[in-house]
Amino acid sequence: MMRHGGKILSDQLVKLGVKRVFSVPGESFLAALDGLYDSGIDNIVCRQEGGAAMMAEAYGKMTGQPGVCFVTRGPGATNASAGVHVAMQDSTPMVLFIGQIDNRQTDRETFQEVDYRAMFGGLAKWVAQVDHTERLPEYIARAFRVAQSGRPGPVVLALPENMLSASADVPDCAAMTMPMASSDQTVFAAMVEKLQSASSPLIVVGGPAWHNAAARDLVAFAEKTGIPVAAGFRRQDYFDNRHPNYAGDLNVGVNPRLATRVRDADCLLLLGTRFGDIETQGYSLVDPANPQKTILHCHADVDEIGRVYAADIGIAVAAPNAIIGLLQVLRNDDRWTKHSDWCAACRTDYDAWLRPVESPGALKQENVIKWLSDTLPDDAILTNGAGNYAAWLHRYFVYKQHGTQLAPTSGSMGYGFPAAVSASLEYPDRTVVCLAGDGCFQMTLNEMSTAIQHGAKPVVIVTNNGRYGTIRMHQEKTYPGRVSGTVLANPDFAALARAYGGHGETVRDDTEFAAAFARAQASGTLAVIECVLDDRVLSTGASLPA
Ligand SMILES: Cc1ncc(C[n+]2csc(CCOP(=O)(O)OP(=O)(O)O)c2C)c(N)n1
Ligand SMILES: [Mg+2]
Repeated sequence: MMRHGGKILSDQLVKLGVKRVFSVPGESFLAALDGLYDSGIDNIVCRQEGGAAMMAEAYGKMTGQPGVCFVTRGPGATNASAGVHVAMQDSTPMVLFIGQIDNRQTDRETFQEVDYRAMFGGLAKWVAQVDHTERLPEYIARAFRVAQSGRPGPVVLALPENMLSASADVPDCAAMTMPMASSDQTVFAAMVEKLQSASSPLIVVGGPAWHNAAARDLVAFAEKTGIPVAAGFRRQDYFDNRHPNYAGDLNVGVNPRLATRVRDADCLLLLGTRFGDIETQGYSLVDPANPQKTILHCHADVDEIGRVYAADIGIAVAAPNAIIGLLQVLRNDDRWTKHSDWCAACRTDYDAWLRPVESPGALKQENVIKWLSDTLPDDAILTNGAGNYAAWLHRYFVYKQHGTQLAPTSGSMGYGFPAAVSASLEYPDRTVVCLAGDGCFQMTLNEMSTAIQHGAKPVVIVTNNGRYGTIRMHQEKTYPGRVSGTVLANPDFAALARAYGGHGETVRDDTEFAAAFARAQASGTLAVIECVLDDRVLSTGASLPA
């Protein structure tokens, strides 16, 4: 049966289980839009490709299935690159389709022509251009496989306009099963021996491909061995923070006592994490040249093991499967009682860290975050981008289950809002709260109309301090009194939300917050609560909760 390229593409997406895509249209992929027309796939029509790509990335982060995004060539692709970078650093499966120029016109600097292999070279896991209509199923199936395999990441497929609109007689590729990584029990047994002989072992969990069953298995492993668990940067929802083995997270503003624990640990079990720049505080907590501790590393991509830290024992297997392997070794092993003091001490450090440090003014972020943490349902989803406001969220919010934190380890501003829209679409019955700075929110708030159009109803809490606070803080430290390039003149965020058809409130005192939040939720639509901060907060950084 002859089908045009757009139809072959959409049929293949259906076969691969795609239910939703995020897009900004372009004349370069009209045939793909035509294929989507009666495909049953939901097309979320966005306002800017950066937002669309971040929504797709958040979908991949939430579900473990590639988030799919369609953008046009040239300006569409350059806008979308913001979300591709998040997916790359966060190891998130994602497939970006770019409508490309007619491939008979290449290398003439044709209108909006870009060489995507060059442009996305270091930014994506794989980039290809499909030049033959009959090979679309093959490329798409491979793109989905590559996006999910080993260390997941973004794949970019360029689709020349003439290739998409031409017809071919070609069958769909079957939905694939991912190849299984084999894991050798003797390796897990050797890891367990190292942990048993250590006196202060610490687990650091992070990376992609996590799920609730893995979190439960990790609880079982931690309880059996008495080993404390620390979360990687912005992976705080991997282990119930209320559990006595939870020791806190390795964040930008890390608990100094947890940093000392990492230094002092004589054995680290790294589960899925790359144990990167942020977790190691710029590689200072553990010296790559001389770690002075035993390192046991489980990561799905063999090339991530030893990339910075040479592991004493490494195994190329995804963290959830590694925990199953470790638990199997432990089944008949009753030697484990000895780490309980060390574990309790780590927990005491975390409990002390949770106690609020008072910040100036009537609206105290520590009170807002504590209220959210104590009040929201366990499965509420919290999203954020980058900015000092996020420091309060990371420090005071107690994450209770996996799938409740959507945050960019890449440190991308503007991420929180599109991620919240994506989360609200995927889980319409769950509470979704976006934390944003006044700077952060303004990078992607045009997606408010996308939210209204498609029925997403997150509550956005905008922390308004009239500045790019993080940078101002660094500026005050390095060039005191010389405020340069960090001041923001802001709109009335509440009125703006109402203009978009949503609900808007302004809060200046944290005692007003609970009632405002209740009204925001009761509105049943997109809601924005603007929290106006005291001018003294963060002008020097002295009141950062660190
Ligand atoms: C896309 C992007 N641009 C710039 C930066 C650098 N940056 C990091 S935090 C920050 C300021 C954030 O301001 P805001 O959202 O208002 O939060 P605040 O720090 O004031 O709480 C900037 C500009 C970044 N991380 N991401
Ligand atoms: Mg700000």
